[in-house]
Amino acid sequence: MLLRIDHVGIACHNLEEKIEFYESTFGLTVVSREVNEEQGVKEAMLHVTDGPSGASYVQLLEPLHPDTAVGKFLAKRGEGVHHIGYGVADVTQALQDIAAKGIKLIDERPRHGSMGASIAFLHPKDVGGVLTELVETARL
Ligand code: V0V
Ligand code: CO
Repeated sequence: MLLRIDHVGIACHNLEEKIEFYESTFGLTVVSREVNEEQGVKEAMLHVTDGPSGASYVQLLEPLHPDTAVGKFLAKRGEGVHHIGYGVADVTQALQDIAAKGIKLIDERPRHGSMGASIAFLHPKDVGGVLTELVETARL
């Protein structure tokens, strides 16, 4: 069901500073910057590699307000890995299959993600403490 690691989501206080760090330390390149009001984030995707089933990225996330998913995470845990995003072929189907196994979904249906993707989150409490995102890449 999982095709690849699409992205690792990293929570930070200052997006511009962290972009600078990832560019200068690892030579990564920003391929997208977006504000996602629904998710409460300002985010950037930095391209890591292209594989047979699609690309992988680092996603840097800065909260738009303290009372958001990433804002609360930063206050509780500080900067660090926030979620893992896995590529799937069909996010609606994947949600249905995973829900049938009794795993708690955060999103019953897909939402708008970075670069036109359809995304959905699974609850970390049912995934061994890992906030898990499913990503269906936008078709060109
Ligand atoms: C919270 N918890 C986490 C966590 N955030 N555990 C692992 N990883 C995380 N990132 C734990 C937290 O320690 C608590 O555990 C418990 O969950 C409840 O946390 P809370 O602080 O009370 O917060 P809630 O319940 O209000 O919200 C937590 C959830 C929320 C995970 C439900 O953050 C959420 O809905 N996230 C999905 C949306 C999201 O994260 N969007 C931002 C990325 P204890 O203390 O009870 O043990 S947007 C994105 O990735 C995009 C757009 C994209 O990729 O395209
Ligand atoms: Co993400």
